[in-house]
Amino acid sequence: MSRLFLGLDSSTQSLSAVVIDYDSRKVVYNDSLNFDEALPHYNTRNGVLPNANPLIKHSPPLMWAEALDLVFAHMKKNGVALGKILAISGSGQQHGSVYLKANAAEVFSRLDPKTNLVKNLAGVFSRPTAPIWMDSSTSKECAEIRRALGGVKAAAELTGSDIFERFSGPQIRKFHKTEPARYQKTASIALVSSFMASLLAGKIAPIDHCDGSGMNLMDIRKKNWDAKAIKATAPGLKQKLPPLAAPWAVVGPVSSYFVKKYGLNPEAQTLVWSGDNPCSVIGLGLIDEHTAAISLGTSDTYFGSMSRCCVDTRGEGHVFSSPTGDYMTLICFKNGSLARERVRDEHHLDWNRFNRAITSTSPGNGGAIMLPWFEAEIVPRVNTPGIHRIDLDATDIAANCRAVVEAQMMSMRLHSQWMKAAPKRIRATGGASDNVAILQIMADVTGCPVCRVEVAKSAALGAALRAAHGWLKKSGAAADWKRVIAGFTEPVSAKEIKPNAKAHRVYDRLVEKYAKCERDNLPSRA
Ligand code: XUL
Repeated sequence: MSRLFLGLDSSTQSLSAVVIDYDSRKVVYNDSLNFDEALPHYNTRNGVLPNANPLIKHSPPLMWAEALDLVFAHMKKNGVALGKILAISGSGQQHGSVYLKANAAEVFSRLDPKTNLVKNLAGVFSRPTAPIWMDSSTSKECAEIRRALGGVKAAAELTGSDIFERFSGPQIRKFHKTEPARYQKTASIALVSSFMASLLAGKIAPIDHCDGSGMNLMDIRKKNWDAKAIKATAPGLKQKLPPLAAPWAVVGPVSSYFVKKYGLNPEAQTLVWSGDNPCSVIGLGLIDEHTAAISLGTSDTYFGSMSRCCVDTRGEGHVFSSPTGDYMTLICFKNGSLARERVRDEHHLDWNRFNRAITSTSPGNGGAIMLPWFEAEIVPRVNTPGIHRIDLDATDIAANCRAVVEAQMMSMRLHSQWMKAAPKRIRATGGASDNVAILQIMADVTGCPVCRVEVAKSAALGAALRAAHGWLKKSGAAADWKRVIAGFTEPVSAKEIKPNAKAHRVYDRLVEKYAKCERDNLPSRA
């Protein structure tokens, strides 16, 4: 048997496709199309339209549709057995919103395969561009919605997150305030994920609970649109939102457009799409609350799962619904590699010497603490950058190398405590995850064994696995997540970095001092 499933990932800069053979547990196709390179006529830079206002970040939804045609054409040309694909799901950059006129449902249902998606979609958008997650132009609207909902804690309790500029609700409010005529003409608002699913299924697709959690409009516990949040956002919004659906819901068979044009099986099912972070959670194998992932990129991100919903009432971390039906969190620390590289460069080191410096010092650094806020920090919220050194000599190279990494790991430990779901193991991903010295500190601070997993294409892979899971569930077959992901999300090497018990005890004490240093130096106390 060779059951094939397709996962697509419509991200900020590219559209990727991953086909898995579920029975041989192999990725059999993997392709990516870069928007700037493949579709230069949209004039995007890294997938985003240039704007004189640096806070405004929009992208053209038509570009995403054209990319969908191109990716299917590539698959056909490359001999992918498209007729054998049983189900398709996808991942979309979270928060981005697409605005459709009343004719959209009709247009989606009659996509003409003799022409292309761009021509088919002429006249369906009530707003030609889509604000995406990088947009931060809605601070005023955030304050208005937050106030209407009763403050940070109330907003987080209700929607899973404080009100954030990039979230869809504040973006919709800004659209309604600044372009009321176009808002009036909008019959349906989609997310990037549900827009792409709508094209594939030939009808307006629901928004899944996971991506719906990134809108500040969904009750995170009841998983329905919340009347109070809708009222605080924009008039007449309820009628413009598609229904919400479970992350394994079937939208319907794939549209005849894709059957006729690319040879898909008319019985292939379109599964609801989800956000890129929820899909990555599956692609990284995080299916229970015992495993967390830490991505060490420009920024560091902590992903965790929770079986019960618990929100961060300080409004720093996000809670989303997870594709397993549980909950997941995303906590973003801006000063990740950015800070590590600044310390390395300040002392004219390469990574080898940086690591040797770390290993020449002891866990706990003799009580020396750094608050490495080279850039304004998201968690904890610090608007004015600044490096603070407590009991740390700025000229001591080795101590500074250890201090920046210890601070990052202690900050993650501290700022994920609200989840009340301490992990038992950690999967490390991202550029710096091949650095053993950093991973050892991660293991010692958290007290968890750490192993490395590949992050590349984790969202597209997660989408393909979600397609398999949804299809199995619909067919009445066993759709146990452990079995679904087996063989696809294993660590790069079986070698685990184990925590050192003595070092862990040192950090149990040091984290208290670190927390006090943070409190003493946070801007509100300064
Ligand atoms: C998450 C977020 C980003 C986008 C990127 O809240 O804004 O991770 O999903 O694609």
